[in-house]
Amino acid sequence: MRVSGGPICGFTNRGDGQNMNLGRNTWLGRGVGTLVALLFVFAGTSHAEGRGFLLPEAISEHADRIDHLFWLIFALTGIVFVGTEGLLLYFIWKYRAKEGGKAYHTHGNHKVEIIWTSIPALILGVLALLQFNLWVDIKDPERAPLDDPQAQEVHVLAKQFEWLFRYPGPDNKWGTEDDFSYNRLVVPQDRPVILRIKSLDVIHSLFLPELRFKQDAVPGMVITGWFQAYKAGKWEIACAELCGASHYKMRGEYEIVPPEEWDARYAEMYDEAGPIDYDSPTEFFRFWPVDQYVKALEFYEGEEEGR
Ligand SMILES: [Cu+2]
Repeated sequence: MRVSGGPICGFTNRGDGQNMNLGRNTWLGRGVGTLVALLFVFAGTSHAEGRGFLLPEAISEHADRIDHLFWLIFALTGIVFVGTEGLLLYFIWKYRAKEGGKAYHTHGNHKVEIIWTSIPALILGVLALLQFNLWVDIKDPERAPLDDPQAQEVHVLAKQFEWLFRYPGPDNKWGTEDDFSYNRLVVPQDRPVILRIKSLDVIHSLFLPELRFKQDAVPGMVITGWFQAYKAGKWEIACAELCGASHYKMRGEYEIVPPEEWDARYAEMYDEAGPIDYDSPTEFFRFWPVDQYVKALEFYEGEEEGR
């Protein structure tokens, strides 16, 4: 039997008119308030530093599409969060313990339960379809512009605790004498960039935040990833996989070069690095025996392709 104005459930009612949860609710309110305030401070500072709102700047079409999906999900979950938490707080206040209030036992309401299960299921279904299309466009190697003559391919080698980038050299062919390695990722703007990623030891993850590009580097596998940036500039590389005690040292730099400057820049990089000398390991391989060094640079022969 429902007593009008009484508590909907009697479990928090001590029966003496005192609300046991009052102290906790005040604490909860302060916690939520502080979190919201911090969020606004963070958003404000990130804006002032020239980054996007909450997210890093986006510099590729893939990044824009991922952000679009991110904000759509953020809006949907935000509306649901504010709505349900608001209702919760309202009910806590409305059905608070009152003098003479009696407990009310309920088995729930089937109609309401069907509604609040089917609407989220529908929304999740739509989101799953949207994200699947995007995922396939970005990750499926068959959609990567592998045969595009404009594409610049770079081999990415990860190890504890450095990145090495290998280029095919001025002749643009792999396995020839002018292949060179470079300790920064420098690639052209407005052209597809194809990365072939591999690790020499543990799992690392190449993370280029402004491109929303993140791909694990897995030992024994060569994984293909690609992007096309529409903006030139310099940004930071992070390793997004905790790969050991000096994981933080994997911070690197990547640069997107304007298309008209690319050829000159590429020649400059080659002059600076010089062709790979297979007889004397570079700094990068200082802890590696020479035969392993040569094997590591003879990249993709006999290794399993992954995605
Ligand atoms: Cu790492």
